[in-house]
This record gives sequence, structure tokens and C-alpha cells, in this order.
Amino acid sequence: METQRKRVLSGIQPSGNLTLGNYIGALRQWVAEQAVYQCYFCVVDLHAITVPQDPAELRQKTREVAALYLAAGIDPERSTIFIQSHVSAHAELGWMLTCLAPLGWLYRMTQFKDKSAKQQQESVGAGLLNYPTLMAADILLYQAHAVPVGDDQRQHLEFTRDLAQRFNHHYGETFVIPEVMIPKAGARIMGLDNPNAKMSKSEASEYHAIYLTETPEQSKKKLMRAVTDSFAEIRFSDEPERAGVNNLLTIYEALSGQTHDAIEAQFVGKGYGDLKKAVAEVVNETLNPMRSHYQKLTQDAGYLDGILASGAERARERAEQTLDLVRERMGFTIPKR
Ligand code: AQP
Repeated sequence: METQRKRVLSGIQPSGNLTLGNYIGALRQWVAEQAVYQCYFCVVDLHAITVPQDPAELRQKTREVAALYLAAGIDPERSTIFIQSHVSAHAELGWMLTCLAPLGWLYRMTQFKDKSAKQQQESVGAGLLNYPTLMAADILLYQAHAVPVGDDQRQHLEFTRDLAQRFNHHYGETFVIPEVMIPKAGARIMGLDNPNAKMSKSEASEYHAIYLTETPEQSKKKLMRAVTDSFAEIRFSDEPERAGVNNLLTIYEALSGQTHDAIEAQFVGKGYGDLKKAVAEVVNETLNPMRSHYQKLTQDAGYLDGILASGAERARERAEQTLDLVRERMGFTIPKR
């Protein structure tokens, strides 16, 4: 039965506190997909080290992100939850694909351009450039049919598809070509302090992001201080100068499930303060159950360890099958077992 269901793979980097953007763009979709797909969800710690990380913090965040998967509603009975570095096939296939990936494709990636621009040029790690090949390995190892991600990862998914096709062309049909799954509402949640930049977990400023593990009061305070404009008009818009209000409306749309028209009608004659209060309410209503579940999970480290150990075992089994096929296709000798 399991082998007949289509497979989904996705992951989040333990590079900071998970944000509302990670929830709306990724986690929330994952929960829904469990009913339809055979799902693999990993905490991508090998990706996190493409920019400098503090080791103790990385270890702690890795567990925190895994606990948030559970708290958000990922069911370990139905889905495989694991830590990327626990399955060494990711690094192995990552290397094989690195050797196949044209440098020109990698230099074109906007995430590489953005993240490398934030560092001293001489200290940009080669791993940052190779981020997309490791992501391709994550996906292709499980022969995933679909990958649910936010809009910022669309280009990396295109890269994965192109690289898989390149491999299939060179070595014969090997990989399933995965489809991207982008949410209809909230594919790109913007920073509350700067609505023209994506809300990001590694952005340090205090009023930038709503964190999944913060208190409801903190979330409300940040939303009440969110940057808006002086138009005093509540409507969806793609004009950059109205990006703050549009972002608040987008969050409201994603979490309330209402249509644009219904939302705009609801706020006719109201002020930005009313909009912010309504957004804070729907955000906290959504996040509070996850927050209390998360608190309970942090008190039982053994439970989380058990889930991650059996998840890694299941993932390894599947990943090794693909890796053997790749070894065979590329001309490696297959190890005797
Ligand atoms: N602002 C966002 N809106 C919608 N979706 C988002 N995602 C991230 N930010 C938003 C989605 O969350 C998933 C996990 O992302 P990631 O951790 O692999 O890396 P990222 O996309 O680079 O996310 P961050 O939060 O911005 O991390 P840092 O700051 O470490 O780079 C992906 O599906 C992503 O689309």
C-alpha cells in the first residue's frame, strides 16, 4: 500500500527560531499532506551550516525544530520525521550531484547571491554555493513526487528538476522529477519591520518576525508595531509602498481561510489598528495550541529521541535503495552487505 502513495519530502533549517513564514509557507501544508502522501520531513542541519552556526545553538535548535514538527501536527505514525545528518546518504548523494551540477547554474541562484552578499566575500563558504545540490539530494533520495515549499524555494526546486533531468539523460532513467507545491495564500510572508523583505528566521531585529515559540503577548506587540503606510486604506495591493498592509492582509487571509473580497468588506471603514488587532487574534488562535503542545514535548526528551531514531532508520532504508541505484548507474562498485 505505502509504495503506491506518492511521496513528499520537505525540510526546514535549524538556523534560528521558526517564524510564522515557515509555518504558513511550509509546516501548515505538510500537516494537510499527510492524509494524501507518504511524507518525509527532515530537519536540514547540513544546510544550516552553509552559513556560520554556533555548535551548541545548532544542536538545540535542531531538536527544537523537530519538536515543532510534532507540535504543529506532523504525526510520526504517518510521516517519517528525521534529522538530515543522521542519514549519511544525503551527504553522499549531495557530493555526487555536486560533480554533475554546472557552476553557472549555481551562481545564478538568488539565495546564493543574497546570502553571500551579507558576508565578507573571502569568507563565503563553498557550501553556500552548493546548497541547491544538497537540497536536490534530499529530494531525489526519496524519489519524491512533490515538494511543498514557500515561494523563496521555487528556484531551488527548478534547479532540482533540471539536475535530475541532467542525471537521467547522462546515466539513464533514475530519478522521479519532482513537482513544486506552493501554497495559494501566504507563499511569501514579509518582515513586519520591513515588508519589502521576506520574513526570515535568521534576521535578528526584534520586530521583524513572529516566532512560533514566543508568547501571545510578544506576537501581539510585534503585530501592533508592524510597518504600514499613510494611505489609511485596507485593501490587497502589490504596490511596494502598500506592502505592509498587504502583508497583514495576506497573513489574515492565510490563517482565516476567507477570500480577498470578504476580508476587504470586513475592514471597510476600519483603521489599521483594527486590522492589526484582528491579525494578532487569528495568529494567536492558530499558534497557541501548537505552543502548548510544544511545551509538553520539551519535558520529554526521550520521546523525541525515540521518534528521531526510528525516523532516521526508516529514512535510511529508503535512501540507501536510491543510493545503490545511483552508485550502479554512475559506475561505483556496490559495497557487499
Ligand atoms: N517568509 C516566508 N514565507 C513563506 N514561506 C517561507 N519559508 C521560509 N520563509 C518563508 C519556507 O519555510 C521553509 C523552510 O525554509 P528554510 O529553513 O529551509 O530556509 P529559508 O527558506 O531560507 O527560510 P528562512 O526562515 O528565511 O531561514 P534562514 O533565515 O535561515 O535563511 C521553506 O519551504 C521556505 O520556503
